[in-house]
Amino acid sequence: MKPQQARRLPTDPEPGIDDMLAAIWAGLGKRHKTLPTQLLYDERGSALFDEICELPEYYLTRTELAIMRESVDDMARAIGSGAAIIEYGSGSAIKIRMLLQALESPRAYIPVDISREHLLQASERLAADFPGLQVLPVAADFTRPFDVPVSLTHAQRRVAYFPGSTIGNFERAQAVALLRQMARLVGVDGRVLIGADLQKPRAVLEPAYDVASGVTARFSSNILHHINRDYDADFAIDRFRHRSYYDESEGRIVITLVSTVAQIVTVAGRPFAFAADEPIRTEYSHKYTLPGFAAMAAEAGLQVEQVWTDPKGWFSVQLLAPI
Ligand code: AVJ
Repeated sequence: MKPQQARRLPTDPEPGIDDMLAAIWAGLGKRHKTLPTQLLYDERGSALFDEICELPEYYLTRTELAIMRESVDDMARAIGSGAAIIEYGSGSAIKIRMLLQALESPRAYIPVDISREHLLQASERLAADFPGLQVLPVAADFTRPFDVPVSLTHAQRRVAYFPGSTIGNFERAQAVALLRQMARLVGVDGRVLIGADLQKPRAVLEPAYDVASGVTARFSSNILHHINRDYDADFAIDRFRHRSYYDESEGRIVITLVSTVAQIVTVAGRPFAFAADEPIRTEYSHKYTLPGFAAMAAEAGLQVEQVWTDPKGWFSVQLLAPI
């Protein structure tokens, strides 16, 4: 049941295994079954996601990087000197490097990530490459309140950096709650720099979530491997298949694992019955309009200060400030 704990960080929270198991049980007990999306990102899941980012169909990473290349100096100017950057998820080695390089005397970099080995390795590499920078990793689930290191209090400006359109994983109410938590963490003088994927034709969206090479399917079903390993479950992985589609009226990609047969799966002693063709939703990936995103940010007490997009208007990086 326990993930291996190589090194402990001073900011490590309680493991929280029981909360997660309760969430898994709750999700599988619903009429429309779901699983907690965070469980996609164990070590293997993070590695598979990195593979997805390399593929031509997955336009998000490539497009966000192009926006960064074009506008990172602008972003750095808008943030100003001496900032402390709190990154939500530490998967984006290239983007954070571009940002740190462009910033004037960044004071600290605080990556917050649930996948601890990934986090520690990335932090060590970054600390080696930016000798003057304080790198203070926090192993935590950023959807729950977490503490930032005390040494942060003297930084001039806190900036929450949330690239990749990971915000799109959250349903609207949760996304608002997360943005509000970021607003609180960065304070009145703080900023939020966030990547948000934009609405576009289905013909572009759907292939991005069903990459022909099958890597998305492997990424998707990895959640079952993870639950088998860490939560004492007996999912037969080959009796579920990956299916994703764009729900245009909700503006989101829906990613599911569909049970190919009627079957019973046991998770830590509790049985769950599946009908043939019954789906488990594992992930949403919301696609925004610029006004829609601004309205959501406003609900969280944030206003859009600047927006950078690519020439096709496929993706956006937005600087938000407390209202
Ligand atoms: C990491 C949430 C940005 O929604 O595009 C990619 C995750 N899932 N392929 C996305 C994902 C399947 C990705 N985010």
